[in-house]
Amino acid sequence: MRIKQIIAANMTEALAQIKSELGDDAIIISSDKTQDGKISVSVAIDEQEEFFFDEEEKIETVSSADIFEEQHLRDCLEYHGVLDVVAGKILATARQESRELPQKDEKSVLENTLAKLYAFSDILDMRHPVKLFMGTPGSGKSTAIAKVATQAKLHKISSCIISTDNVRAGANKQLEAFAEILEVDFYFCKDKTELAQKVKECKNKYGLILIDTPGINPFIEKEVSRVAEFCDAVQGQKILTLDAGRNTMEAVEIGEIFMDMGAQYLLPTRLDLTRRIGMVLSVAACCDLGYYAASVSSSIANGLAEINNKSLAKLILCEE
Ligand SMILES: Nc1nc2c(ncn2[C@@H]2O[C@H](COP(=O)(O)OP(=O)(O)OP(=O)(O)O)[C@@H](O)[C@H]2O)c(=O)[nH]1
Ligand SMILES: [Mg+2]
Repeated sequence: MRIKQIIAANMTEALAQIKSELGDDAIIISSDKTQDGKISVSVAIDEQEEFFFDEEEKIETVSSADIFEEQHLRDCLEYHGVLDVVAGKILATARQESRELPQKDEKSVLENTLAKLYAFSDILDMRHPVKLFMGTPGSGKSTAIAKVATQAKLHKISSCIISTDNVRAGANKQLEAFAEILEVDFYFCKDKTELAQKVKECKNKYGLILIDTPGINPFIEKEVSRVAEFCDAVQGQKILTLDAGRNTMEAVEIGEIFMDMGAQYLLPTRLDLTRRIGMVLSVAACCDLGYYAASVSSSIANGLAEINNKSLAKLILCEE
């Protein structure tokens, strides 16, 4: 086994470099940001011909009962279309967990692996009262906000909705009408100064402050800077909504752009229309995003579904 370090401008480039230089069998062990903002990835390559056995050397042996039977998990990750490098990371961590855990069954190992690799947040996490939602047009931002406001209401948590969407005609009307039905205060802020001021005012008044932003094309710089300004204006959780049915590589590229704008959490939407969650697992891993929650229905009354290591393990193993 040889360890190699790859440094690239972003995760997409690092993945391409790993694939072309080291092939499909390379396993990602860890990834980190360098001081100059690049991505540094440590990769393990199995090179049996370089292995010399030293009889004097003491080798720590592992009994076969302790070895995680990984073929089924490997098959599941392939079914979901998880990027090879991410699947490699999950399998390598699962192998390690299976050695350390007292319970060796696949589900427990996977649950522990996911808890180690990913961060998870509560939908109504009150430690972060300000929640800003961003994403491409139609990715489900407003629906997600309406769902969180509904869930907050059910838990007797006061909330308000702030819209900054001055781009799409009618965007505010829809959310405003919903806020009225739910008896939740609704505000509109046209720029970052108004937003910063409004959030400051709302902090003493509401348990949750939900901010909607205009849907943007992440490949158009002008659109990106419009939402980046809103992001910079507020401190809080920045949540990226992403249609779970998107092409994985495309989604990783989009995720990286939103990550640069400050996104910290992923909210996959339209999971009800998707069977394979490879994109969801790959984007979170490559873009260093925690999971916020999932949207599994267009119905606002249904609320968002919680994502944690257990629910994610169930989805990966295709359990009902
Ligand atoms: N089936 C399904 N439909 C969803 C889900 N989330 C949102 N939708 C639908 O997707 C469409 C777009 O959702 P919106 O919440 O308006 O998306 P948006 O990101 O606010 O859109 P813009 O403001 O135009 O950028 C609506 O028809 C929603 O009902 C989901 O989880 N499942
Ligand atoms: Mg909207």
